[in-house]
Amino acid sequence: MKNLLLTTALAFTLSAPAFASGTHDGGHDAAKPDDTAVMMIGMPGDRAKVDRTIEVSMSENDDGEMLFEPRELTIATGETIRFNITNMGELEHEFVIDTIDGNAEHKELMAKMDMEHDDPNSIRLDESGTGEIIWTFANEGTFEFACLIPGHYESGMHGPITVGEKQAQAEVILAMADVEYTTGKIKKVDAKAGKVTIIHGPLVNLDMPAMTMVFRADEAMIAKMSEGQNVEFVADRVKGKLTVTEMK
Ligand SMILES: [Cu+2]
Repeated sequence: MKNLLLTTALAFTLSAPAFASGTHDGGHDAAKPDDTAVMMIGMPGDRAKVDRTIEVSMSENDDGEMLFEPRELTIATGETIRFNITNMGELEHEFVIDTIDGNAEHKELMAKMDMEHDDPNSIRLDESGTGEIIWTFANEGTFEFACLIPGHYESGMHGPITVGEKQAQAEVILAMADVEYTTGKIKKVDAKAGKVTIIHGPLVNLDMPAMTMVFRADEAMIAKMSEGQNVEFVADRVKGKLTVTEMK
């Protein structure tokens, strides 16, 4: 459940304004990406600079579903990924990474004529086939991996690729982590300045030992504080300043 929440939060936090489509304008002949082409989703990556390897499997199940595993991908902006792709099913499948619009356009073309791509952002594998794509995800945004063989997308073969700042991901993960309250005693409240001095225990999330420190707090938080009060609180860096973010 937490995993699901986290993924949702990431997708929500990191979803950039939709990028314009057009990486495949003009169809295959006019704009086939070569090894140097930069697409909205990025560009072929350098084998020597791979940051991470992701195993991807493609298969079908008895219910007629066609599946990718994993079902979604979260990648840091600028990360170079090696996808090790295995077709564990009995049908041919492909793994294509592109914008959602780019895949939709491609899918339409494929519906008219089942063609085999040879683009660096895609790979097509027979039963038991394996292959790899090395890709650098240059831009933030929500993209998609899919199999565009007619009928396969509709049978479940697609999933989101969320590309975002590492920093943002770390912050979300921190925010999602169980917050640990620290006990403290309020020594001084300066409502005008928005500051509060607290004699506090260790602040685990900030890696700080027990001491007496001045924190920022917003108006609503300050209103709940009075000198001499024992509190449990959470502090974090907000715009570079140590700030009381929660209190009970
Ligand atoms: Cu497929």
